[in-house]
Amino acid sequence: MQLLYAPRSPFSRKILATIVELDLTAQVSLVQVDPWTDETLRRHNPACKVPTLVLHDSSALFDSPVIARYLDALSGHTLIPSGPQTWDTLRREALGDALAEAVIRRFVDQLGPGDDRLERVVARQEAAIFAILDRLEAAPEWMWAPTDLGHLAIACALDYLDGRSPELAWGARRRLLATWFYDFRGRPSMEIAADPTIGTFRTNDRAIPLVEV
Ligand SMILES: N[C@@H](CCC(=O)N[C@@H](CS)C(=O)NCC(=O)O)C(=O)O
Repeated sequence: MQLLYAPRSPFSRKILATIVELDLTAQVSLVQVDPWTDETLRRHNPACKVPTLVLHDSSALFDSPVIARYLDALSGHTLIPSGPQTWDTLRREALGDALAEAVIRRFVDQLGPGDDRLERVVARQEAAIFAILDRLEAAPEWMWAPTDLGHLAIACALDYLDGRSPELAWGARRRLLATWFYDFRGRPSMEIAADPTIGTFRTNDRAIPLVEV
């Protein structure tokens, strides 16, 4: 399989960390793409977004929640537990993804001309960012639960928030979440997701399509 990814993308990082946690690095080779300029990506994913996973038969999977579910099913459902716990895990994955999405939109919208409408959009993204952070801080039991896909999504989103919007100083009033995050990001899966060259991934700079045998 080939994972088309971008190094800074929080959704790509979530999938990279998932692959490492599931011990699937030998089965996935990495292809770095710039979704904004590389039209080869669109042949596999019409929305032209990363991450996109190209399977052995050249079909592709996207978005990141779908890819994560596929990989988890391949390895016996260890990151998305079965039973009632499933929904808590997927809810936290959705919160992490929504946080990343809001940070991206806030950043992109701030690049535009400062009219009223844009200011309202930026304020709306900030409301989402703070509400998600507060929710995660207020009911912290998940922080001590066994690692699942929700933890990876939240940590990748926080990492992105930290790097992209340091002026928000998100950790100052959310000590539990900040303590959890600064510890969690030391996990090998998070470190390799931030820099896949230190892991055991194969890289493939010649692009797709590729049918692996
Ligand atoms: N919901 C998607 C979001 C993916 C996404 O927005 N990826 C960004 C990079 S972080 C991208 O490819 N953007 C290019 C574009 O929007 O055209 C997922 O979870 O995979």
